[in-house]
Amino acid sequence: MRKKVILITGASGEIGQALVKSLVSQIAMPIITLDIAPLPEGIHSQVIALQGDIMDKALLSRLVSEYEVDTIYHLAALLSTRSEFTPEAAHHVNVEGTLGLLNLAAEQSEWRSEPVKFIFPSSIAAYGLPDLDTKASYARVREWEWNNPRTMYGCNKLYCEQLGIYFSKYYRQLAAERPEMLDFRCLRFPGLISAFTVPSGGTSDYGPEMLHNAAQEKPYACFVREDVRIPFMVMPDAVKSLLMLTNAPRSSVAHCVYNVTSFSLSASEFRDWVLKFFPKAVITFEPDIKRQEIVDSWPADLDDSAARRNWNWQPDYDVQRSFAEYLVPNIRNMYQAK
Ligand code: AKB
Repeated sequence: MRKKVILITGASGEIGQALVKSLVSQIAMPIITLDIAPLPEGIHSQVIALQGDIMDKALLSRLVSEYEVDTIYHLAALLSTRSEFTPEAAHHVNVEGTLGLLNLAAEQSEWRSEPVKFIFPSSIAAYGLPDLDTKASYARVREWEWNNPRTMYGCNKLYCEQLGIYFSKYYRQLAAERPEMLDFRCLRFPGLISAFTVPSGGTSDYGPEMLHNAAQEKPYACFVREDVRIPFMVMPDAVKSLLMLTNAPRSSVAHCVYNVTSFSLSASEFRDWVLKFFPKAVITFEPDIKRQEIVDSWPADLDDSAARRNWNWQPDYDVQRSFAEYLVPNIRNMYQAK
């Protein structure tokens, strides 16, 4: 018999590291991580860590020959700024990588006659508002509005959401017998902020970069205008939402794709929060027009009422608690220890 496992791709990334730490303390099922980058020392010993490419078919076949995959957290992706520099590579990793894992999950669901849960993080990048007036008038965007992304990453996420829905509802719809289909659940995240890791390759990175630079007493030039506004959430709430959605009974998951968020800040409000705790921080604004345009197309805030209604989502950290209780104490400790 194969051993039941949870598979986490992209486990060395920001969400992955936080998710692994949380999962190992909560569940007994073994966790297999798969990432092209090595897993940080601290968590390496708590999981079965595979270093490799999600596109490596032989590696995935070996994996399923040995283990019964129960749940997949497919976190591996190239983020928005990086994807603009290498759109084809982004498509390869973000779309073809996801398709490969959806195929694996579909096959496994049939083998064990039980749906594999496929948990997929999407993003505010799946939205694209055409101009600042529209952005101002659609303050809290709902899941079905403005699905017109202007980045390769946003297009990839939106399409993979649709692929996930296809695999969970219509896969092999012309076959004589309806197959056991996977259970696809997806969250659209705002900009995420971790106290322990710094993002790379994203366009919402200016928030965490401001804070982490301030804590290291390094000056920081923010690459967007002061007035630009997007939603944010801290990493413990991102992990909480992933686990809540995973564990929600199927009957309460009325949709495949849900917005989740916590607070919305303009870049100057973000700077003011940083200055409250690091009053000597030197933060200036030197907008990069092109990256700015990407952030301008993202919603100022998300409407996450469907998640709240269907599976009781609510964040633990509002902006005050995020800075005062999670971000600042942990960031201070981390850089003091270095
Ligand atoms: C990015 O900036 O690309 C990501 C995102 C908003 O999904 N942080």
